Amino acid sequence: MIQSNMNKNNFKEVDFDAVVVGAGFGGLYSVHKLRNELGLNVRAYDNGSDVGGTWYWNRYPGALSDTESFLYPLSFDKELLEEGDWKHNYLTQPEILSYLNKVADRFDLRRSYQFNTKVTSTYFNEEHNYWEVTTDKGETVTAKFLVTGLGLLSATNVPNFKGIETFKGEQYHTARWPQDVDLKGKRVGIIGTGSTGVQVIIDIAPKVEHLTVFQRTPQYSVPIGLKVQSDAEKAEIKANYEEIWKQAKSSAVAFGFEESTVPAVSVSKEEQERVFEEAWNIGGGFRFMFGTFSDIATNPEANEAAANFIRKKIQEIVKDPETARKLTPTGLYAKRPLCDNGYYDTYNRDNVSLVSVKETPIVEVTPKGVRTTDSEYELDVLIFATGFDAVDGNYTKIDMRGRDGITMKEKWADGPTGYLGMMNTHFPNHFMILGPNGPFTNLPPSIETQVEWISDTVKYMVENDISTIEPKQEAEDEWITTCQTISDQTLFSKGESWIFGANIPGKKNTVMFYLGGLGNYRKALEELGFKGFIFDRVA
Ligand code: N01
Repeated sequence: MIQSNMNKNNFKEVDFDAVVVGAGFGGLYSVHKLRNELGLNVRAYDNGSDVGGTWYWNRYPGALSDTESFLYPLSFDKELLEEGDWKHNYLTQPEILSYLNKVADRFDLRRSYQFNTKVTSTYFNEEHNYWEVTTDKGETVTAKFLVTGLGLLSATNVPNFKGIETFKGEQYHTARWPQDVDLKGKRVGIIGTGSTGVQVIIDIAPKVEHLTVFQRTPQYSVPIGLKVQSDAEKAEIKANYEEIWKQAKSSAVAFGFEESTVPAVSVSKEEQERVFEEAWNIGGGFRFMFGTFSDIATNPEANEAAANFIRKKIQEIVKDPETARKLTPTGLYAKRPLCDNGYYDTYNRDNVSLVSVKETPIVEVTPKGVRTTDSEYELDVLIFATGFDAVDGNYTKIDMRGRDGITMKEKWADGPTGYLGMMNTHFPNHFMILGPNGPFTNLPPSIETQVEWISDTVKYMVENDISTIEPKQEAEDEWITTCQTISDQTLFSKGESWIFGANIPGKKNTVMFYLGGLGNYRKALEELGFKGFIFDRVA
Protein backbone atom coordinates (compact mmCIF):
# COMPACT_ATOMS: atom_id res chain seq x y z
CA MET A 1 0.00 0.00 0.00
CA ILE A 2 1.34 3.45 -0.82
CA GLN A 3 0.93 6.76 0.90
CA SER A 4 -1.26 8.97 -1.22
CA ASN A 5 -0.91 12.73 -0.96
CA MET A 6 -3.16 13.35 -3.84
CA ASN A 7 -6.01 15.11 -2.13
CA LYS A 8 -4.02 17.58 -0.16
CA ASN A 9 -1.93 19.30 -2.79
CA ASN A 10 -2.92 21.06 -5.93
CA PHE A 11 -5.70 18.59 -6.54
CA LYS A 12 -8.97 19.85 -5.42
CA GLU A 13 -10.78 17.06 -3.68
CA VAL A 14 -11.38 14.28 -6.17
CA ASP A 15 -14.18 11.74 -5.90
CA PHE A 16 -11.84 8.89 -6.80
CA ASP A 17 -8.13 8.43 -7.20
CA ALA A 18 -8.78 6.50 -10.40
CA VAL A 19 -11.60 5.71 -12.76
CA VAL A 20 -11.27 2.47 -14.73
CA VAL A 21 -13.45 1.87 -17.76
CA GLY A 22 -14.01 -1.72 -18.85
CA ALA A 23 -14.44 -5.08 -17.13
CA GLY A 24 -12.45 -7.30 -19.45
CA PHE A 25 -8.99 -8.69 -18.79
CA GLY A 26 -7.48 -5.18 -18.73
CA GLY A 27 -10.08 -3.37 -16.64
CA LEU A 28 -10.28 -6.13 -14.04
CA TYR A 29 -6.54 -6.39 -13.61
CA SER A 30 -6.28 -2.59 -13.37
CA VAL A 31 -8.83 -2.45 -10.56
CA HIS A 32 -6.90 -5.17 -8.75
CA LYS A 33 -3.55 -3.41 -9.14
CA LEU A 34 -4.73 0.10 -8.34
CA ARG A 35 -7.19 -0.72 -5.57
CA ASN A 36 -5.95 -3.92 -3.95
CA GLU A 37 -2.22 -3.38 -4.36
CA LEU A 38 -1.77 0.41 -4.35
CA GLY A 39 -4.65 1.08 -1.98
CA LEU A 40 -6.25 3.69 -4.23
CA ASN A 41 -9.90 4.62 -4.23
CA VAL A 42 -11.22 3.30 -7.55
CA ARG A 43 -14.52 3.56 -9.40
CA ALA A 44 -15.00 1.33 -12.43
CA TYR A 45 -17.64 1.23 -15.15
CA ASP A 46 -18.77 -1.22 -17.76
CA ASN A 47 -21.60 -1.13 -20.22
CA GLY A 48 -22.31 -4.84 -19.74
CA SER A 49 -24.33 -6.20 -16.84
CA ASP A 50 -21.32 -8.06 -15.45
CA VAL A 51 -17.62 -8.69 -15.99
CA GLY A 52 -16.09 -10.24 -19.13
CA GLY A 53 -15.51 -7.44 -21.67
CA THR A 54 -14.96 -9.00 -25.09
CA TRP A 55 -15.96 -12.37 -23.68
CA TYR A 56 -19.14 -10.95 -22.18
CA TRP A 57 -20.31 -9.64 -25.54
CA ASN A 58 -19.07 -12.30 -27.96
CA ARG A 59 -21.48 -15.11 -27.07
CA TYR A 60 -22.02 -16.23 -30.63
CA PRO A 61 -22.22 -19.98 -31.29
CA GLY A 62 -18.80 -21.57 -31.60
CA ALA A 63 -16.89 -18.70 -29.96
CA LEU A 64 -13.44 -19.94 -29.02
CA SER A 65 -10.07 -18.36 -28.35
CA ASP A 66 -7.39 -19.27 -30.87
CA THR A 67 -4.66 -19.05 -28.22
CA GLU A 68 -3.98 -22.33 -26.45
CA SER A 69 -5.75 -22.66 -23.10
CA PHE A 70 -2.59 -22.61 -21.01
CA LEU A 71 -1.63 -19.14 -22.29
CA TYR A 72 -4.99 -17.44 -22.05
CA PRO A 73 -5.20 -16.56 -18.35
CA LEU A 74 -3.38 -13.74 -16.61
CA SER A 75 -0.10 -14.94 -15.17
CA PHE A 76 0.40 -12.66 -12.16
CA ASP A 77 -1.21 -14.89 -9.54
CA LYS A 78 0.63 -18.17 -9.18
CA GLU A 79 -2.12 -19.80 -7.13
CA LEU A 80 -4.78 -18.89 -9.66
CA LEU A 81 -2.59 -20.34 -12.40
CA GLU A 82 -2.10 -23.49 -10.38
CA GLU A 83 -5.85 -23.85 -9.83
CA GLY A 84 -6.56 -23.31 -13.55
CA ASP A 85 -8.31 -26.16 -15.28
CA TRP A 86 -9.49 -26.70 -18.81
CA LYS A 87 -10.81 -29.52 -20.93
CA HIS A 88 -9.45 -28.85 -24.40
CA ASN A 89 -6.31 -27.18 -25.64
CA TYR A 90 -8.48 -24.19 -26.63
CA LEU A 91 -11.02 -22.40 -24.43
CA THR A 92 -14.61 -21.72 -25.37
CA GLN A 93 -16.26 -18.38 -24.65
CA PRO A 94 -18.22 -19.74 -21.63
CA GLU A 95 -14.97 -21.07 -20.15
CA ILE A 96 -13.19 -17.73 -20.57
CA LEU A 97 -16.15 -15.86 -19.14
CA SER A 98 -16.21 -18.21 -16.19
CA TYR A 99 -12.46 -17.63 -15.66
CA LEU A 100 -12.97 -13.84 -15.63
CA ASN A 101 -15.81 -14.26 -13.15
CA LYS A 102 -13.46 -16.26 -10.96
CA VAL A 103 -10.88 -13.46 -11.15
CA ALA A 104 -13.55 -10.93 -10.16
CA ASP A 105 -14.66 -13.07 -7.21
CA ARG A 106 -11.20 -13.91 -6.02
CA PHE A 107 -10.08 -10.28 -5.85
CA ASP A 108 -13.49 -8.90 -4.90
CA LEU A 109 -13.48 -6.64 -7.95
CA ARG A 110 -17.22 -6.27 -8.58
CA ARG A 111 -17.71 -3.90 -5.66
CA SER A 112 -15.73 -1.22 -7.52
CA TYR A 113 -17.89 -1.55 -10.63
CA GLN A 114 -20.99 0.19 -11.73
CA PHE A 115 -22.38 -2.07 -14.49
CA ASN A 116 -24.90 -1.28 -17.22
CA THR A 117 -23.24 2.10 -17.42
CA LYS A 118 -21.71 3.77 -20.45
CA VAL A 119 -19.10 6.44 -20.02
CA THR A 120 -20.18 9.25 -22.33
CA SER A 121 -17.51 11.89 -21.77
CA THR A 122 -14.13 12.37 -20.15
CA TYR A 123 -12.90 15.96 -19.75
CA PHE A 124 -9.54 16.94 -18.36
CA ASN A 125 -9.87 19.83 -15.92
CA GLU A 126 -6.65 21.80 -16.40
CA GLU A 127 -7.20 24.06 -13.45
CA HIS A 128 -7.32 21.21 -10.97
CA ASN A 129 -5.53 18.47 -12.93
CA TYR A 130 -8.25 15.90 -12.72
CA TRP A 131 -10.57 14.02 -15.05
CA GLU A 132 -14.30 14.62 -15.06
CA VAL A 133 -15.97 11.42 -16.13
CA THR A 134 -19.65 11.49 -17.07
CA THR A 135 -21.90 8.48 -17.63
CA ASP A 136 -25.18 7.84 -19.40
CA LYS A 137 -26.79 7.70 -15.97
CA GLY A 138 -26.15 11.42 -15.69
CA GLU A 139 -23.45 11.07 -13.04
CA THR A 140 -20.16 12.97 -13.20
CA VAL A 141 -17.24 11.94 -11.02
CA THR A 142 -13.73 13.34 -10.74
CA ALA A 143 -10.55 11.30 -10.64
CA LYS A 144 -6.85 11.91 -10.82
CA PHE A 145 -6.17 8.95 -13.10
CA LEU A 146 -8.23 7.59 -15.96
CA VAL A 147 -7.57 4.05 -17.18
CA THR A 148 -9.49 2.86 -20.23
CA GLY A 149 -9.64 -0.80 -21.25
CA LEU A 150 -12.28 -0.31 -23.90
CA GLY A 151 -11.40 -3.36 -25.98
CA LEU A 152 -9.52 -3.64 -29.22
CA LEU A 153 -12.34 -5.40 -31.02
CA SER A 154 -15.42 -4.04 -29.41
CA ALA A 155 -17.20 -1.37 -31.46
CA THR A 156 -19.28 -3.45 -33.86
CA ASN A 157 -19.31 -2.89 -37.61
CA VAL A 158 -22.65 -3.40 -39.31
CA PRO A 159 -22.45 -2.49 -43.00
CA ASN A 160 -25.03 -0.04 -44.15
CA PHE A 161 -26.87 -2.29 -46.62
CA LYS A 162 -29.84 -0.76 -48.35
CA GLY A 163 -33.10 -2.05 -46.84
CA ILE A 164 -31.48 -3.52 -43.73
CA GLU A 165 -34.33 -2.25 -41.55
CA THR A 166 -36.99 -3.90 -43.73
CA PHE A 167 -35.90 -7.49 -43.00
CA LYS A 168 -38.78 -9.36 -41.36
CA GLY A 169 -36.68 -12.16 -39.84
CA GLU A 170 -34.22 -12.01 -36.95
CA GLN A 171 -30.86 -10.27 -37.42
CA TYR A 172 -27.87 -10.31 -35.11
CA HIS A 173 -24.31 -9.06 -35.02
CA THR A 174 -22.13 -11.82 -33.59
CA ALA A 175 -20.74 -9.53 -30.86
CA ARG A 176 -24.25 -8.68 -29.62
CA TRP A 177 -25.58 -12.22 -29.59
CA PRO A 178 -28.62 -12.69 -27.34
CA GLN A 179 -28.77 -15.62 -24.91
CA ASP A 180 -31.72 -17.47 -26.35
CA VAL A 181 -31.38 -17.70 -30.12
CA ASP A 182 -32.65 -20.96 -31.55
CA LEU A 183 -31.44 -21.59 -35.09
CA LYS A 184 -32.70 -25.15 -35.34
CA GLY A 185 -34.56 -25.81 -38.56
CA LYS A 186 -34.14 -22.23 -39.82
CA ARG A 187 -32.84 -20.78 -43.06
CA VAL A 188 -29.85 -18.78 -41.95
CA GLY A 189 -27.64 -16.36 -43.86
CA ILE A 190 -24.29 -15.13 -42.62
CA ILE A 191 -22.30 -12.20 -43.97
CA GLY A 192 -18.60 -12.32 -43.15
CA THR A 193 -15.97 -15.04 -43.09
CA GLY A 194 -13.33 -13.67 -40.71
CA SER A 195 -12.28 -15.48 -37.49
CA THR A 196 -15.79 -14.98 -36.13
CA GLY A 197 -17.73 -16.00 -39.23
CA VAL A 198 -15.63 -19.13 -39.65
CA GLN A 199 -16.38 -20.24 -36.07
CA VAL A 200 -20.10 -19.52 -36.38
CA ILE A 201 -20.36 -21.34 -39.72
CA ILE A 202 -18.74 -24.51 -38.38
CA ASP A 203 -20.89 -24.49 -35.26
CA ILE A 204 -24.31 -23.81 -36.74
CA ALA A 205 -24.11 -25.69 -40.05
CA PRO A 206 -25.22 -29.00 -38.52
CA LYS A 207 -28.10 -27.31 -36.63
CA VAL A 208 -29.81 -25.16 -39.24
CA GLU A 209 -32.03 -26.18 -42.11
CA HIS A 210 -29.92 -24.28 -44.60
CA LEU A 211 -26.93 -21.99 -44.28
CA THR A 212 -26.06 -19.45 -46.95
CA VAL A 213 -22.62 -17.92 -46.53
CA PHE A 214 -22.09 -14.52 -48.15
CA GLN A 215 -18.34 -14.29 -48.61
CA ARG A 216 -16.54 -11.19 -49.79
CA THR A 217 -12.87 -12.16 -49.52
CA PRO A 218 -11.86 -15.83 -49.30
CA GLN A 219 -9.74 -16.69 -46.27
CA TYR A 220 -6.57 -18.61 -45.65
CA SER A 221 -7.28 -20.82 -42.65
CA VAL A 222 -5.43 -23.78 -41.16
CA PRO A 223 -6.66 -26.41 -38.68
CA ILE A 224 -6.75 -25.33 -35.04
CA GLY A 225 -5.83 -28.82 -33.77
CA LEU A 226 -8.54 -28.99 -31.11
CA LYS A 227 -8.09 -31.90 -28.72
CA VAL A 228 -8.76 -32.94 -25.17
CA GLN A 229 -5.82 -32.08 -22.93
CA SER A 230 -4.88 -34.89 -20.59
CA ASP A 231 -4.18 -34.42 -16.88
CA ALA A 232 -0.58 -35.42 -17.51
CA GLU A 233 -0.19 -32.69 -20.16
CA LYS A 234 -1.74 -30.10 -17.84
CA ALA A 235 0.53 -31.17 -14.98
CA GLU A 236 3.56 -30.80 -17.21
CA ILE A 237 2.46 -27.34 -18.30
CA LYS A 238 1.96 -26.28 -14.70
CA ALA A 239 5.32 -27.69 -13.64
CA ASN A 240 6.96 -25.49 -16.31
CA TYR A 241 4.71 -22.45 -16.06
CA GLU A 242 7.42 -20.03 -15.03
CA GLU A 243 9.54 -20.91 -18.04
CA ILE A 244 6.51 -20.92 -20.33
CA TRP A 245 5.45 -17.39 -19.35
CA LYS A 246 9.01 -16.14 -19.56
CA GLN A 247 9.30 -17.51 -23.07
CA ALA A 248 5.91 -16.11 -24.13
CA LYS A 249 6.66 -12.63 -22.79
CA SER A 250 10.01 -12.49 -24.53
CA SER A 251 8.68 -13.85 -27.83
CA ALA A 252 7.06 -11.92 -30.66
CA VAL A 253 3.46 -13.11 -30.73
CA ALA A 254 3.28 -14.75 -27.27
CA PHE A 255 1.46 -17.85 -28.46
CA GLY A 256 3.69 -20.25 -26.54
CA PHE A 257 5.69 -21.81 -29.36
CA GLU A 258 9.22 -21.09 -30.52
CA GLU A 259 9.05 -18.70 -33.46
CA SER A 260 11.08 -19.90 -36.40
CA THR A 261 14.39 -18.29 -37.29
CA VAL A 262 14.66 -20.19 -40.60
CA PRO A 263 13.62 -18.32 -43.74
CA ALA A 264 11.40 -20.37 -46.07
CA VAL A 265 13.45 -19.08 -48.99
CA SER A 266 16.56 -20.70 -47.53
CA VAL A 267 15.23 -24.26 -47.80
CA SER A 268 14.10 -26.53 -50.65
CA LYS A 269 10.47 -26.78 -51.83
CA GLU A 270 10.34 -30.29 -50.33
CA GLU A 271 11.48 -29.02 -46.95
CA GLN A 272 8.93 -26.20 -47.10
CA GLU A 273 6.16 -28.74 -47.77
CA ARG A 274 7.35 -30.97 -44.94
CA VAL A 275 7.38 -28.11 -42.44
CA PHE A 276 3.99 -26.76 -43.57
CA GLU A 277 2.47 -30.24 -43.41
CA GLU A 278 3.78 -30.74 -39.89
CA ALA A 279 2.34 -27.39 -38.74
CA TRP A 280 -0.95 -28.15 -40.52
CA ASN A 281 -1.20 -31.38 -38.53
CA ILE A 282 -0.33 -29.76 -35.18
CA GLY A 283 -2.71 -26.85 -35.72
CA GLY A 284 -2.79 -23.14 -34.88
CA GLY A 285 -2.88 -20.08 -37.14
CA PHE A 286 -0.05 -18.14 -35.53
CA ARG A 287 2.05 -21.31 -35.35
CA PHE A 288 1.53 -21.83 -39.08
CA MET A 289 2.50 -18.26 -39.93
CA PHE A 290 5.31 -17.68 -37.43
CA GLY A 291 6.39 -21.12 -36.22
CA THR A 292 7.13 -22.64 -39.63
CA PHE A 293 9.44 -20.05 -41.18
CA SER A 294 10.66 -16.63 -40.20
CA ASP A 295 9.84 -14.78 -43.41
CA ILE A 296 6.21 -15.59 -44.24
CA ALA A 297 4.98 -12.24 -42.98
CA THR A 298 7.81 -10.33 -44.63
CA ASN A 299 8.96 -11.98 -47.86
CA PRO A 300 6.47 -12.24 -50.78
CA GLU A 301 8.11 -15.44 -52.04
CA ALA A 302 7.84 -17.17 -48.65
CA ASN A 303 4.33 -15.81 -48.22
CA GLU A 304 3.32 -17.27 -51.58
CA ALA A 305 4.75 -20.68 -50.60
CA ALA A 306 2.60 -20.75 -47.45
CA ALA A 307 -0.44 -19.40 -49.29
CA ASN A 308 -0.06 -21.96 -52.02
CA PHE A 309 0.15 -24.80 -49.51
CA ILE A 310 -3.20 -23.72 -48.02
CA ARG A 311 -4.76 -23.27 -51.47
CA LYS A 312 -3.86 -26.86 -52.34
CA LYS A 313 -5.43 -28.07 -49.09
CA ILE A 314 -8.67 -26.26 -49.93
CA GLN A 315 -8.76 -27.94 -53.35
CA GLU A 316 -8.22 -31.32 -51.68
CA ILE A 317 -10.84 -30.84 -48.96
CA VAL A 318 -13.73 -29.18 -50.81
CA LYS A 319 -15.48 -31.63 -53.11
CA ASP A 320 -17.48 -29.27 -55.34
CA PRO A 321 -14.97 -27.62 -57.70
CA GLU A 322 -17.00 -24.42 -58.08
CA THR A 323 -17.27 -23.99 -54.29
CA ALA A 324 -13.57 -24.80 -53.94
CA ARG A 325 -12.76 -22.16 -56.55
CA LYS A 326 -14.79 -19.50 -54.74
CA LEU A 327 -13.23 -20.43 -51.39
CA THR A 328 -9.67 -20.29 -52.64
CA PRO A 329 -7.89 -17.01 -51.88
CA THR A 330 -5.58 -15.55 -54.47
CA GLY A 331 -3.90 -12.65 -52.69
CA LEU A 332 -1.39 -12.28 -49.89
CA TYR A 333 -1.57 -14.37 -46.73
CA ALA A 334 -1.23 -11.28 -44.57
CA LYS A 335 -4.15 -10.82 -42.19
CA ARG A 336 -4.33 -12.02 -38.60
CA PRO A 337 -3.93 -15.74 -39.33
CA LEU A 338 -7.07 -17.84 -38.99
CA CYS A 339 -7.44 -21.36 -37.73
CA ASP A 340 -10.53 -23.49 -37.55
CA ASN A 341 -12.03 -26.78 -36.57
CA GLY A 342 -13.30 -27.97 -39.96
CA TYR A 343 -14.14 -24.82 -41.92
CA TYR A 344 -13.52 -25.95 -45.49
CA ASP A 345 -15.11 -29.36 -44.75
CA THR A 346 -18.32 -27.62 -43.78
CA TYR A 347 -18.86 -26.71 -47.43
CA ASN A 348 -19.20 -30.43 -48.27
CA ARG A 349 -22.51 -30.45 -46.39
CA ASP A 350 -25.65 -30.47 -48.52
CA ASN A 351 -27.27 -27.75 -46.42
CA VAL A 352 -24.48 -25.20 -46.85
CA SER A 353 -24.06 -22.95 -49.88
CA LEU A 354 -21.55 -20.26 -50.67
CA VAL A 355 -22.26 -16.98 -52.42
CA SER A 356 -19.30 -14.92 -53.56
CA VAL A 357 -20.44 -11.34 -53.10
CA LYS A 358 -17.36 -10.17 -54.98
CA GLU A 359 -18.79 -11.91 -58.05
CA THR A 360 -22.47 -11.19 -57.34
CA PRO A 361 -22.59 -8.25 -54.91
CA ILE A 362 -25.32 -7.74 -52.34
CA VAL A 363 -27.76 -5.20 -53.73
CA GLU A 364 -30.05 -4.94 -50.73
CA VAL A 365 -31.58 -6.61 -47.73
CA THR A 366 -35.25 -7.24 -48.46
CA PRO A 367 -38.13 -8.14 -46.11
CA LYS A 368 -37.55 -11.79 -47.09
CA GLY A 369 -33.75 -12.00 -47.09
CA VAL A 370 -30.75 -10.85 -49.12
CA ARG A 371 -30.82 -9.90 -52.77
CA THR A 372 -27.61 -10.08 -54.77
CA THR A 373 -27.16 -9.09 -58.40
CA ASP A 374 -28.32 -12.54 -59.51
CA SER A 375 -30.71 -13.92 -56.88
CA GLU A 376 -32.81 -13.34 -53.79
CA TYR A 377 -31.96 -15.62 -50.84
CA GLU A 378 -34.89 -16.16 -48.51
CA LEU A 379 -33.85 -16.26 -44.87
CA ASP A 380 -35.33 -16.56 -41.39
CA VAL A 381 -32.18 -15.28 -39.70
CA LEU A 382 -29.42 -12.97 -40.94
CA ILE A 383 -26.11 -12.97 -39.07
CA PHE A 384 -23.58 -10.17 -39.36
CA ALA A 385 -20.11 -11.52 -38.70
CA THR A 386 -18.80 -8.31 -40.15
CA GLY A 387 -16.22 -7.44 -37.53
CA PHE A 388 -15.35 -4.30 -35.67
CA ASP A 389 -14.29 -0.70 -35.92
CA ALA A 390 -11.12 -1.90 -34.24
CA VAL A 391 -8.69 -0.19 -31.86
CA ASP A 392 -10.07 3.38 -31.76
CA GLY A 393 -13.73 2.58 -32.49
CA ASN A 394 -14.79 2.67 -28.85
CA TYR A 395 -12.67 5.72 -28.06
CA THR A 396 -14.20 7.98 -30.65
CA LYS A 397 -17.69 7.10 -29.37
CA ILE A 398 -16.85 8.84 -26.09
CA ASP A 399 -16.51 12.62 -26.01
CA MET A 400 -12.90 12.76 -24.78
CA ARG A 401 -11.32 16.16 -24.24
CA GLY A 402 -7.80 16.75 -23.06
CA ARG A 403 -5.67 19.85 -22.51
CA ASP A 404 -6.57 22.98 -24.50
CA GLY A 405 -10.00 21.49 -25.16
CA ILE A 406 -8.54 19.13 -27.77
CA THR A 407 -10.86 16.22 -28.48
CA MET A 408 -9.60 12.68 -29.11
CA LYS A 409 -11.28 12.85 -32.50
CA GLU A 410 -9.22 15.94 -33.38
CA LYS A 411 -6.08 14.42 -31.95
CA TRP A 412 -6.64 11.32 -34.09
CA ALA A 413 -7.85 13.09 -37.22
CA ASP A 414 -4.95 11.57 -39.21
CA GLY A 415 -5.39 8.15 -37.62
CA PRO A 416 -5.26 6.92 -34.02
CA THR A 417 -1.96 7.15 -32.19
CA GLY A 418 -0.64 6.22 -28.79
CA TYR A 419 2.77 6.64 -27.23
CA LEU A 420 3.84 3.10 -26.28
CA GLY A 421 0.25 2.12 -27.05
CA MET A 422 -0.84 3.67 -23.77
CA MET A 423 -0.80 7.48 -23.71
CA ASN A 424 -1.39 10.56 -25.82
CA THR A 425 -0.09 14.10 -25.74
CA HIS A 426 -2.79 16.49 -24.46
CA PHE A 427 -4.34 13.66 -22.41
CA PRO A 428 -2.41 13.67 -19.12
CA ASN A 429 -2.97 10.84 -16.65
CA HIS A 430 -5.13 9.00 -19.18
CA PHE A 431 -3.78 5.48 -19.64
CA MET A 432 -5.12 3.26 -22.40
CA ILE A 433 -4.91 -0.52 -22.27
CA LEU A 434 -4.44 -1.83 -25.83
CA GLY A 435 -4.60 1.68 -27.20
CA PRO A 436 -3.30 2.41 -30.72
CA ASN A 437 0.30 1.44 -31.49
CA GLY A 438 0.52 -1.25 -28.85
CA PRO A 439 1.78 -4.79 -29.47
CA PHE A 440 0.01 -7.24 -31.80
CA THR A 441 0.02 -10.55 -29.92
CA ASN A 442 -1.92 -13.07 -27.92
CA LEU A 443 -3.56 -10.41 -25.79
CA PRO A 444 -3.50 -11.39 -22.09
CA PRO A 445 0.32 -11.15 -21.79
CA SER A 446 0.30 -7.75 -23.52
CA ILE A 447 -2.56 -6.54 -21.35
CA GLU A 448 -0.67 -7.68 -18.27
CA THR A 449 2.47 -5.88 -19.45
CA GLN A 450 0.60 -2.62 -19.94
CA VAL A 451 -1.44 -2.77 -16.73
CA GLU A 452 1.73 -3.41 -14.74
CA TRP A 453 3.46 -0.48 -16.45
CA ILE A 454 0.47 1.75 -15.70
CA SER A 455 0.26 0.76 -12.07
CA ASP A 456 4.05 1.13 -11.59
CA THR A 457 3.77 4.58 -13.13
CA VAL A 458 0.87 5.58 -10.90
CA LYS A 459 2.73 4.30 -7.86
CA TYR A 460 5.80 6.33 -8.81
CA MET A 461 3.71 9.45 -9.31
CA VAL A 462 1.89 9.14 -6.02
CA GLU A 463 5.05 8.41 -4.07
CA ASN A 464 6.86 11.35 -5.65
CA ASP A 465 4.07 13.90 -5.49
CA ILE A 466 3.74 14.12 -9.23
CA SER A 467 0.48 15.56 -10.41
CA THR A 468 0.52 14.77 -14.13
CA ILE A 469 2.27 12.64 -16.70
CA GLU A 470 2.02 13.30 -20.40
CA PRO A 471 4.10 12.13 -23.36
CA LYS A 472 6.36 14.61 -25.15
CA GLN A 473 5.23 15.22 -28.71
CA GLU A 474 8.62 14.22 -30.10
CA ALA A 475 8.58 10.93 -28.16
CA GLU A 476 5.11 10.11 -29.45
CA ASP A 477 6.12 11.00 -33.03
CA GLU A 478 9.22 8.83 -32.75
CA TRP A 479 7.20 5.87 -31.48
CA ILE A 480 4.73 6.17 -34.37
CA THR A 481 7.66 6.33 -36.80
CA THR A 482 9.06 3.17 -35.20
CA CYS A 483 5.69 1.44 -35.61
CA GLN A 484 5.48 2.61 -39.21
CA THR A 485 9.03 1.50 -40.03
CA ILE A 486 8.42 -1.98 -38.63
CA SER A 487 5.06 -2.24 -40.32
CA ASP A 488 6.56 -1.23 -43.68
CA GLN A 489 8.87 -4.23 -43.42
CA THR A 490 5.92 -6.61 -43.18
CA LEU A 491 3.34 -7.74 -45.69
CA PHE A 492 0.56 -7.05 -43.19
CA SER A 493 0.49 -3.43 -44.30
CA LYS A 494 -0.41 -4.65 -47.79
CA GLY A 495 -3.17 -7.05 -46.71
CA GLU A 496 -6.43 -5.18 -46.26
CA SER A 497 -7.85 -5.84 -42.80
CA TRP A 498 -8.97 -4.29 -39.53
CA ILE A 499 -5.34 -4.27 -38.36
CA PHE A 500 -4.84 -1.08 -40.40
CA GLY A 501 -8.44 0.11 -40.31
CA ALA A 502 -9.03 -0.96 -43.92
CA ASN A 503 -12.30 -2.78 -43.10
CA ILE A 504 -14.31 0.33 -42.27
CA PRO A 505 -15.43 2.44 -45.23
CA GLY A 506 -13.94 5.92 -44.92
CA LYS A 507 -11.57 5.02 -42.05
CA LYS A 508 -8.04 6.18 -42.61
CA ASN A 509 -5.74 3.27 -43.38
CA THR A 510 -2.94 3.74 -40.89
CA VAL A 511 -0.50 1.91 -38.65
CA MET A 512 -2.41 0.95 -35.49
CA PHE A 513 0.04 -1.58 -33.98
CA TYR A 514 3.60 -2.04 -32.90
CA LEU A 515 4.48 -5.12 -34.93
CA GLY A 516 7.90 -5.58 -33.30
CA GLY A 517 6.68 -8.29 -30.93
CA LEU A 518 5.96 -8.43 -27.21
CA GLY A 519 9.55 -9.20 -26.19
CA ASN A 520 10.85 -6.11 -27.97
CA TYR A 521 7.94 -4.04 -26.69
CA ARG A 522 8.77 -5.01 -23.12
CA LYS A 523 12.42 -4.15 -23.76
CA ALA A 524 11.38 -0.77 -25.16
CA LEU A 525 9.31 -0.02 -22.06
CA GLU A 526 12.26 -0.86 -19.87
CA GLU A 527 14.85 1.01 -21.90
CA LEU A 528 12.75 4.12 -22.49
CA GLY A 529 11.59 4.39 -18.89
CA PHE A 530 10.07 7.80 -18.34
CA LYS A 531 12.36 9.54 -20.84
CA GLY A 532 9.56 10.39 -23.23
CA PHE A 533 7.31 11.94 -20.61
CA ILE A 534 6.76 15.31 -19.02
CA PHE A 535 5.99 15.18 -15.31
CA ASP A 536 4.38 18.03 -13.43
CA ARG A 537 5.12 18.10 -9.78
CA VAL A 538 2.58 18.93 -7.14
CA ALA A 539 3.26 22.54 -6.08
O1 N01 B 1 -13.97 -9.65 -38.16
P1 N01 B 1 -13.11 -9.47 -39.51
P2 N01 B 1 -14.03 -10.91 -37.19
N1 N01 B 1 -20.03 -7.02 -47.22
O2 N01 B 1 -13.03 -8.00 -39.75
C1 N01 B 1 -16.77 -9.25 -44.03
C2 N01 B 1 -10.63 -11.52 -33.27
N2 N01 B 1 -11.32 -12.79 -33.12
O3 N01 B 1 -15.03 -10.58 -36.13
O4 N01 B 1 -12.52 -9.76 -45.71
C3 N01 B 1 -19.61 -8.29 -47.16
O5 N01 B 1 -11.87 -10.22 -39.48
C4 N01 B 1 -15.28 -9.19 -44.24
O6 N01 B 1 -14.98 -9.32 -45.61
P3 N01 B 1 -13.54 -8.77 -46.18
C5 N01 B 1 -9.44 -11.72 -34.18
O7 N01 B 1 -8.43 -10.84 -33.79
C6 N01 B 1 -10.62 -13.83 -32.63
O8 N01 B 1 -14.22 -12.12 -37.94
O9 N01 B 1 -13.36 -7.40 -45.52
N3 N01 B 1 -18.75 -8.74 -46.26
C7 N01 B 1 -14.84 -10.37 -43.38
O10 N01 B 1 -15.05 -11.58 -44.04
C8 N01 B 1 -10.01 -11.33 -35.52
O11 N01 B 1 -9.03 -11.01 -36.49
C9 N01 B 1 -11.22 -15.05 -32.55
O12 N01 B 1 -13.73 -8.69 -47.62
C10 N01 B 1 -18.29 -7.86 -45.36
C11 N01 B 1 -15.79 -10.26 -42.19
O13 N01 B 1 -16.93 -9.55 -42.65
C12 N01 B 1 -10.88 -10.18 -35.12
O14 N01 B 1 -11.48 -10.60 -33.90
C13 N01 B 1 -12.53 -15.22 -32.91
C14 N01 B 1 -18.70 -6.53 -45.33
C15 N01 B 1 -15.20 -9.51 -41.03
O15 N01 B 1 -14.04 -10.14 -40.60
C16 N01 B 1 -11.96 -9.79 -36.08
O16 N01 B 1 -12.62 -10.96 -36.56
C17 N01 B 1 -13.21 -14.15 -33.40
C18 N01 B 1 -19.60 -6.12 -46.33
N4 N01 B 1 -20.02 -4.85 -46.41
C19 N01 B 1 -12.60 -12.93 -33.49
N5 N01 B 1 -18.08 -5.90 -44.30
C20 N01 B 1 -10.44 -16.18 -32.09
O17 N01 B 1 -9.73 -16.13 -31.11
C21 N01 B 1 -17.31 -6.81 -43.70
N6 N01 B 1 -17.44 -8.00 -44.33
C22 N01 B 1 -10.50 -17.38 -32.90
